[in-house]
Amino acid sequence: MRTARLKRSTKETNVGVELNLDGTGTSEISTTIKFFDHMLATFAKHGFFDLVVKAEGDLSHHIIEDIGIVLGEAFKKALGTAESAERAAIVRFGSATVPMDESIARCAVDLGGISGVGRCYTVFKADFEKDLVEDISTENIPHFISTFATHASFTIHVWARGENEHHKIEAIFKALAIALDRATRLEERKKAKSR
Ligand SMILES: [Mn+2]
Repeated sequence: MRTARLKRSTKETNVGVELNLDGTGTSEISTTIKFFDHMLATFAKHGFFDLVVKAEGDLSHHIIEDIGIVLGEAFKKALGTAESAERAAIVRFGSATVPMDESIARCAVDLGGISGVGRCYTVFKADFEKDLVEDISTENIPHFISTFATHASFTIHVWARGENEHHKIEAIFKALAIALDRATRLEERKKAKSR
């Protein structure tokens, strides 16, 4: 079972994450930030991940950052250790381009080699005209993605443009989900090699 269940508590936040990489896209999300709930539910749906995220805390920046940490660790754990045959057999690379009305987002990921460590890097190319979208600061979006990439040990490239910030960010989360879904799949030919 490629799953993980993690909890993290600090003076600032309490975050719990349950992840199944081989799910159906169901989610139960409660972060106290409505727009972020919407993004994580979208992420689960389009990545076919089963995802539970329960988070609370003092400031939205801390909550989003700490979800990035725990979700990243959950991906790392669910993928398995370097010794695991399943970790060695993942597709590893994935990308997706997703439009949403006038907006478009691209995402490409590298989940790393067999060791599963060492290639964490984030490139985020998207400008936001507005500081706020719904109940979230737009600066938290690149921060979330780079925190997630660091703790999962992934390389993530994001590029997006558009007029509507809600659409742009939603397209980013969909593209990230689809790229990660593709990259986390098991490659039968790699599996055969490790037998
Ligand atoms: Mn929406």
